[in-house]
Amino acid sequence: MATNRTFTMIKPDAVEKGHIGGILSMITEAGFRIVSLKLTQLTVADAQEFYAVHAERPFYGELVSFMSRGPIVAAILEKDNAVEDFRKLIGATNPANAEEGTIRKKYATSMGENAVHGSDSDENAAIEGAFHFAGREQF
Ligand code: RTP
Ligand code: MG
Repeated sequence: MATNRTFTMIKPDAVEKGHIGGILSMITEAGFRIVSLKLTQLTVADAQEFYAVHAERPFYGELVSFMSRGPIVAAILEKDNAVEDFRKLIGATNPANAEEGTIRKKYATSMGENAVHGSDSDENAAIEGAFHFAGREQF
């Protein structure tokens, strides 16, 4: 995957509240092109694998149960400097610290239920995109 791509999920909290359209609008208005897009649901095993890097953290069980409790939207996004610019667009992990104009400021409710995921490196963007999308689903 090119290094101008990142991977995102609209998390179950935001899907439950009907924020798919609002969040996708913020993403495209910020200049990201949608390369791949789907509504899907993670099994517990999927969520454990996706967040395996956090397996030793105290919030891991809660995170896995939250991320598998309902549908998510998965997407691959393209833009110059995609990973860093998308992390800026989503804002801080804790919405209390998220800046005005960020997705988490507008839609997140807590540190755990924070509306969106954004890859933290080009390498992880490629791994996470491939976790969700076959090559023929990437445009
Ligand atoms: P993400 O991976 O989802 O984009 O979030 P992030 O980089 O901003 O935060 P990260 O440290 O990777 O944590 C992953 C997700 O775990 C949940 N979390 N809960 N209760 C807690 O203290 C806590 N800390 C993290 C959040 O859903 C966070 O987005
Ligand atoms: Mg992270």
